[in-house]
Amino acid sequence: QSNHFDWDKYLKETGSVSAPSEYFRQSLTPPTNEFQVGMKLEARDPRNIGSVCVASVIATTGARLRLRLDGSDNKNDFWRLVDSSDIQPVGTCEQEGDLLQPPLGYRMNVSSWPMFLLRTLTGSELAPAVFFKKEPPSPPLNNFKVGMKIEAVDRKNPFLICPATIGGVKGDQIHITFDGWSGTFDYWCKYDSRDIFPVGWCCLTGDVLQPPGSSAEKKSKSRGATRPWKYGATALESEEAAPEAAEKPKGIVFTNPLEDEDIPV
Ligand code: MLY
Repeated sequence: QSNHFDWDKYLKETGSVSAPSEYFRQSLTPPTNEFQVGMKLEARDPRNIGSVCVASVIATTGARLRLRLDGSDNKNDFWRLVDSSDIQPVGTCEQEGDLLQPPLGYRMNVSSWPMFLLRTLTGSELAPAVFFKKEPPSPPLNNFKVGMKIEAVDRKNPFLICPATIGGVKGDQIHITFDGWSGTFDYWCKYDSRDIFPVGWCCLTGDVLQPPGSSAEKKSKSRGATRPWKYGATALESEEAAPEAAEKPKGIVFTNPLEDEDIPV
């Protein structure tokens, strides 16, 4: 796999134990990631959780997707697992009688939204429903103990998954601390957070696990953390039309429901 961190050695060296897989809200066999760069889907707006928007897959990494809301800027990308309940196939919203919303920070006048939506979806490749996996259930109890090792998303740099330790437990909350880093990146979360994974998760999914920080230089010297995602050419990156993909699209091509009517430019 692309992950070279030796957990066995590290656990021995640090005399620590890993948290059992059953403690996490993650499937024991990680879901396969079939998504491709450029595919569109519906996603809950992370900055406005009441609204569901159109998003594009910017990159894939392990069992995660790097997503960008259509009509938003490129500064607010976010990462979701393929079995996240925050994502669903295009059309789900409509089936449920709801409307797709412009993202928070929509770059244009809201009055342009309906036509923008139509234009953004027309001819686009929609991620097929079978790519979306069911979110695993929450374990019934918080079983985490202080000192247990896990892999956790660095919420300040959410593309990074890093070796971490349970620093505290309080009711259904756990304190996540990052090995080799000062408290700057610590956070409290619910025990069933989707941002924490059992030891070995990145190895199984092919995601990149960061090495622990070297405590000596834990004062956030930029050590050029590796960027785990795979980039692909997409029309989103440049205003120029991207070259047609050589492969046949695996997604569903959205067709304009207004049929023959022209879409004004
Ligand atoms: N650019 C940042 C990255 C810090 C990442 C810390 N995580 C892994 C806990 C820096 O080097 O300060």
